[in-house]
Amino acid sequence: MTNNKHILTWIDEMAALTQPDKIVWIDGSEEQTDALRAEACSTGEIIKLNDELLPNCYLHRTAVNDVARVEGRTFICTSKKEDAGSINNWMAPAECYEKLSKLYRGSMKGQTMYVIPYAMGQVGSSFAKYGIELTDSIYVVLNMLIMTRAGKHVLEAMGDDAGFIKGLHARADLDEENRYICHFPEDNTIWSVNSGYGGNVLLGKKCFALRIASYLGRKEGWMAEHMLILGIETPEGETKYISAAFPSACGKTNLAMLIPPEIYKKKGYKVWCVGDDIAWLRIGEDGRLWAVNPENGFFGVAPGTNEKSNPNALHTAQRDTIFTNVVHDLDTNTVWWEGLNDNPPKNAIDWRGNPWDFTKYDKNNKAATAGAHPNSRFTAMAENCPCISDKFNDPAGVPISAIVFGGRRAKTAPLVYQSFNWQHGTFVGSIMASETTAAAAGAVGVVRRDPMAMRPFVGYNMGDYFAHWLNMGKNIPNAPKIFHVNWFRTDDEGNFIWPGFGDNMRVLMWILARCEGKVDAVETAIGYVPKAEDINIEGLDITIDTIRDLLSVDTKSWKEDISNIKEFYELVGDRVPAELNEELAALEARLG
Ligand code: GTP
Ligand code: SPV
Ligand code: MN
Repeated sequence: MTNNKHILTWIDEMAALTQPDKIVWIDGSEEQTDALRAEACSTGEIIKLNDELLPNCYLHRTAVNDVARVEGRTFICTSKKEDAGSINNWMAPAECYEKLSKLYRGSMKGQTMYVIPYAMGQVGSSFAKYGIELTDSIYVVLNMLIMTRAGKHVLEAMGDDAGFIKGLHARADLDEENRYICHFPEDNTIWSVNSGYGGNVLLGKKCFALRIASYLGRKEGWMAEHMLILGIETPEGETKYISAAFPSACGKTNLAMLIPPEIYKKKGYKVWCVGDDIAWLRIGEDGRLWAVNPENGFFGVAPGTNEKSNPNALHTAQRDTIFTNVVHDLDTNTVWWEGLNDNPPKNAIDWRGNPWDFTKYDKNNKAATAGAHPNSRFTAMAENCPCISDKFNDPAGVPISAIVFGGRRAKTAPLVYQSFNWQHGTFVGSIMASETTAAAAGAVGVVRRDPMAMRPFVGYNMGDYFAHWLNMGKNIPNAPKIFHVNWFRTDDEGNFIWPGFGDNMRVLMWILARCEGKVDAVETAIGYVPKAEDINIEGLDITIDTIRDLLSVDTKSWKEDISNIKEFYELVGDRVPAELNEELAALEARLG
């Protein structure tokens, strides 16, 4: 399908290493995709679901030990260790290539190697980047065909160029002890072995569009961020765009597709989704920051998605979707997950592939008794989303008015606050903290610092990443304002106080009013906080005192946080920019 010598030589080398019986080029045609689906169904790799209720939908179960990203086994392999920094795992490139070559050698014997040419961004646009993923998994091929723009037309756009991202994935033995997700930013290369789970193997997503792209962005003067992008259209037909960085499983997909509360809907407000996970941002000729979503689909968390919380996601995932690690309802040949509805199927198979007895489900022991894995996912096409923005395919992207950071904090962070300026906003992002979730292997619910929601995804030294943020700010004449939100404050019984989901728009409206200079705020030690009466609670079952409570800045817990922030900055090391240490000292002084 191509005469590009760089591509052909590299594929020859990788095939000599992995020794597949056959090499198949993915052209993106409906015929080939259909044939691959049929083949994967015949081997049991995927299960075709009820075509009337869920047209063109499939179910896949990953290995029981392979259900989330593995941050402990994710490496940034720069020639100098300090360029990867202390937050990333590091291996010397030569050592890593050698170690992983042993795992790849002969691993595709008796199998097919699929060659997936794909684009992150609009094929042919000046901001698109291209990659090729080699994989032994049809599941990966089918997911990449949804998540990226993939096929023959991408090879045509690549021409004879050598500047593509080379991705090699092999499931090998799915051996946890030898699972590696390795990035070689200096070589435009990603090697992933012994996993079959999304974030570890759909190499266009976190591996390329964040880890490698963040490295390229720093070199080339743009940013790759873990952000959703949404547009709010006013009754007058003007649309303002917001991008928001929340850690994994902290509400990006939900916010990106939100349905406005009745009070806004009846006035004619609309919300449009441009992206739910990744934003590439660059400075436009007009001096504003412009964002594109480089992906073509959504890899969304299934549990908790329902007709009330996120109807748009549910509708998007009702056709042309691959479900991973959810419950299989055998009576209807459909799928189910915790939080979908109150009717768990009676005759069902759980995410592990075992018969599932819904009466044994215990909310307090989800890990052992849940039918769907807490990190089970749907892979669905952006074009099937009822609220997809008409700018989704626009290569120019959308101009960003506000950047919003946010995490899961039971206490410290208020519902919303605004930073004083870009430098302070960068500081606010750098001290983000959130409780860990099921999206990555390891303990859940532990507070950790997760700067800009990028801790697992910065492809270089975190201190240099902070410096890049500061530099970008200096170069954007008309920079977005920077905010921080927290939907997850809890009461003494551990219940969420703020209703969240669609009602988060009430907070976004305050944010946009601030951007337009239409509303006052209260200056506090941490930043500008709304006056309680400026958060619209019409139609909500909540009092202004509750809002006051949600907006309160708890000086004691902020002071306790300071030492943890200092420890984190020390861990990041001596490349933390002086400006951020000054901001930290200033915050400490303001807290008194
Ligand atoms: P990744 O795809 O892993 O990056 O996650 P994400 O950031 O897209 O998170 P998602 O929107 O899938 O939400 C994850 C979980 O948070 C789900 O269980 C949601 O139900 C829950 N959630 C999302 N938004 C809110 C909210 O506003 N309030 C509350 N209480 N929970 C929320
Ligand atoms: C995340 O964990 O942030 C995800 C899922 O969006 S994954 O693609 O696995 O990284
Ligand atoms: Mn998501």
